[in-house]
Amino acid sequence: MGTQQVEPLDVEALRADFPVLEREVNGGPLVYLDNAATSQTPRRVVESISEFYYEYNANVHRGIHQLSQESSIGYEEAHDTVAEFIGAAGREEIVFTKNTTEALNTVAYAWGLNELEPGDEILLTEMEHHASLVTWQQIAKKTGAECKFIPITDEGRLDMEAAAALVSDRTEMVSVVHVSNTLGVTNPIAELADLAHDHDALIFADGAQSVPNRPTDVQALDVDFFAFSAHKMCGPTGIGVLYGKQQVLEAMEPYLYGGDMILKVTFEESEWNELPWKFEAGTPSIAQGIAMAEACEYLTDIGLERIQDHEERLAELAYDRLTERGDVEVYGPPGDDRAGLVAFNLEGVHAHDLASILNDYGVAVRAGDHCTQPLHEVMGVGASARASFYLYNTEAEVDALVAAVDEARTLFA
Ligand code: 7TS
Repeated sequence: MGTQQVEPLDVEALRADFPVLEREVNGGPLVYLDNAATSQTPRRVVESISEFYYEYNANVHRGIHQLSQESSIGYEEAHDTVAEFIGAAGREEIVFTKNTTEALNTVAYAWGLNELEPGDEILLTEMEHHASLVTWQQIAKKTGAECKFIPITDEGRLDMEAAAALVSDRTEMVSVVHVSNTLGVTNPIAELADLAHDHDALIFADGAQSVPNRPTDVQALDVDFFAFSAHKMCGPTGIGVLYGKQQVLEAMEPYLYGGDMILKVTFEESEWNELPWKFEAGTPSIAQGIAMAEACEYLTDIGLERIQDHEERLAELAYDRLTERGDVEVYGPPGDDRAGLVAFNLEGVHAHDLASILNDYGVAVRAGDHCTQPLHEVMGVGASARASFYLYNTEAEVDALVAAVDEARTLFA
């Protein structure tokens, strides 16, 4: 982490791929540090969308005609590209969803509702995003299963001793965030997968904050399910991925019914289509799926190791600079051991006020609970400000963040 010997990114050249970065906000250059919420979209990905609509827009799977064949091939091959991007065995394991949230809900409804019963346990972490926490909480209520939470240490890491004590033969599902969108910590997914599998439980890792900024190998992680969203990795909104091991997806009932997900239908019965189409009912987000694959190729061409190295260096720099004066609290592990985001509070200033002042200087950060309300309760605060970095951010932008925080400090002194 941050120590790999990789060739640094040519950030200035990369910035030219993102027209929005030329924008001004409040009279100054935009400093976009809200990448954990959504990333910006490079020209090449936007162009793949216009190319679809201008040249071969048609529904998939159904048509004999030329355009439908082209769009079907584009959409199906997008699954192959994504499979390769995350180290899956093949397109059978790649279900396109709307986003990470829908991927989690798909498994919660399709698997959870059918498999869970009173006495069963779902093991989560205190740092789950609401997409996972609320979903499993509600499925637990419907099935009589119980959610348990692996606590965090004082430093903001997952307490692995507690994890080992909490997992038991009652555990049916371990659903854990890979990189926390608030603490910036990377959880040991492969180790958690071993724990889960030792107890015949399944494991679902939420990769929304990890897939965009590091090489992913779902087979090395040995997860049964994995999810992420295209809009956090240079892709469009409206498309994401549910990865599932083939044998696990084969055993799972579909969650949405309708066209395309069937092979044969009579008035009485229906037979499901093969994977992954069994889980993609109705007309899918075709252009978005194709554009997501383009985003995967864009990131691969740049090099995921280089992106990871760049992001982690910016986060470490931000951590060091923000904490210099002793009145900023940063949540999560130390600077040299975190993913590319920094959630923090400036003493005496509400996170919303801070974000608003930063916006006056064109600095875009998020303020609030980042969809981790229970975690913020554990952290002892209602809200935090969060700067999150991506491949196109510069050290000068970290300086701009720190300068704007200095202004806020002066204003509220
Ligand atoms: N899981 C994690 C870890 C996330 O950070 C997010 C989004 C989601 C799931 C949900 O992703 P979606 O695409 O389905 O919405 N996180 C954030 C964030 O930190 N600020 O805005 C969205």
